Amino acid sequence: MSEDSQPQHGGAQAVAAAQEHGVQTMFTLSGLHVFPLYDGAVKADPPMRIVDVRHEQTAVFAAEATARLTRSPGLAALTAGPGVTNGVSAVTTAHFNGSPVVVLAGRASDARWGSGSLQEIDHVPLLSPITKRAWTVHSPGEVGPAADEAFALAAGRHRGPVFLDASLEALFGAVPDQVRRRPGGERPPPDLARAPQGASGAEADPDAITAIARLLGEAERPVVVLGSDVWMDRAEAAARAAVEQLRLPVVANGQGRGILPGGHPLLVTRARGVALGQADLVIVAGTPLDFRLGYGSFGGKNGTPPARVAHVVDAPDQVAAHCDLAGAHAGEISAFFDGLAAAAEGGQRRWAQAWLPRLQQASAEAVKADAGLLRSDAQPIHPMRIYGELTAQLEPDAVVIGDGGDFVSYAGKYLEPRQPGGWLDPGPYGCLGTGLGYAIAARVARPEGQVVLLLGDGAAGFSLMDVDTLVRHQLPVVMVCGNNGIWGLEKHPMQGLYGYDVAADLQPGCRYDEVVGALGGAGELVTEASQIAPALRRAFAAGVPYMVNVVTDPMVAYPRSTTGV
Ligand SMILES: Cc1ncc(C[n+]2csc(CCOP(=O)(O)OP(=O)(O)O)c2C)c(N)n1
Ligand SMILES: [Mg+2]
Repeated sequence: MSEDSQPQHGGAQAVAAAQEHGVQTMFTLSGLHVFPLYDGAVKADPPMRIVDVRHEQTAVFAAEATARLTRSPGLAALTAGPGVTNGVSAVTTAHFNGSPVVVLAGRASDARWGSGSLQEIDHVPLLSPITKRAWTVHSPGEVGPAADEAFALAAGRHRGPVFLDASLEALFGAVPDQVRRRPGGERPPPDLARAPQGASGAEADPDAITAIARLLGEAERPVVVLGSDVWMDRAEAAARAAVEQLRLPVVANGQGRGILPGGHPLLVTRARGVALGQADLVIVAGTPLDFRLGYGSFGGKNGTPPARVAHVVDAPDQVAAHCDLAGAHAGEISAFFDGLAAAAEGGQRRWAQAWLPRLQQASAEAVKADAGLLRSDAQPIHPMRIYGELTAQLEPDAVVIGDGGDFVSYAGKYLEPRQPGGWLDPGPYGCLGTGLGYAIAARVARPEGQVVLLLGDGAAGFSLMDVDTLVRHQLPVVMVCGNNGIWGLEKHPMQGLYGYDVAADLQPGCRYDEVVGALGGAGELVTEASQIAPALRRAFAAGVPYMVNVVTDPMVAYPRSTTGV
């Protein structure tokens, strides 16, 4: 009997649909309810890679990082009940990051629904507020078309997670022959009534572009903010070309970092206080006007009036509604930048005379002021010394991941990616525990090249067990633990508020490196600044998951201007 003539279950159909959307890897943790998804992956041609992890949160974080690095949908398969609820923080992170992730889940039997079968819970009400859509299919024939729709919806602007669960009957049951998807064969007709509206997002809006070009024509001190969706919407080349043509100063945020490589003359992120505080026009592209950007309130510093703000996003529902905007563009982000460059061509660019050089000078001064701490010999080690040493060993195509509090804030400030797609932070949801999931996905997506995971010692506790996954799947990454023995980003603010702190201490000098060793990787403890560089060299050469566990000074607090609250 040929493979094709065997009865096929819903799980195989879901895998076939995922493969049609470019999915190559399924991240999961085992559970009977999703066995047909595994069976479908194993028997698919080509088979789909299954990476099995130690916590469902890691599976969804890995799917999310896959989406953010490859810019095609990531897939997590979660078993019914606790498998799904364990994934909720990671789905929420994908929601806030606009990451195209599909969670396919199992679900208790329809026949027994209401009788109290194992792990019986209706997932949909839990997942609805944090997904573009969450729904259930109850028959085998529905699984393939619904999965197809889930991937299309996740990948359409504005991207985001989609949840689909299938009852035992739907996932295990035989699919009627007329609705089966066959590799390379005819696809069943799409369910047009349910097709995502405007999956590709709004087209460019010439009037909105002209209006923003006019604002630019009137500006003396403009700044462009490049955020994650510039990268996710594949607009990095258009954005770079436009700002270079117009000589616009740029502040980068999230995955917008690296679009202008570190050291680029227009990149003034290090002078963001002056740039955003004294601008008269801020064009914010591809990121919400949230706490990371002062809720969209710019200018007003040093006697300047409040700045005008233009918000450039990929879909109409992303335009900020909580602040006054002088302009907005919703649609393909590259079309916006192409249009802006054309519309502003030949303008005066008054900012290039005084404003841009001022920001460049402020950036250069900030870099100079840091030089000492990046080389600090202080004992205990100052966390900035780690970044001084790491920067010197990073290749341009490295992927650097941050999971932690203060330790990662330093990284965000002092590690300037040299390419886009090389930086992953948790984004505005600020969820600790992304680390191992993101690192697993980064190594799967980029089999060659450096993958570096920066872990606060507190953050490490959420996902360190998944070093086991790195080991079992032979995924070497370099982990650097900034081990200050405290929940630093909480301890210092609590001290500031109350004059004391509680629930903010961890074990000083805890041997997280030995945990990595016990799980089959390797690592070492570093207590002298001079030993950081050789330890990092050993880590990059190790060929196994390796942790450089650096004991840092708990008295050092990241100098932040806001806690985001
Ligand atoms: C899941 C989750 N729980 C709690 C927090 C609150 N939180 C934010 S930063 C932080 C401290 C992180 O400590 P660590 O990883 O050791 O980094 P450090 O600040 O010490 O450098 C905490 C507890 C959070 N963001 N996410
Ligand atoms: Mg800490």
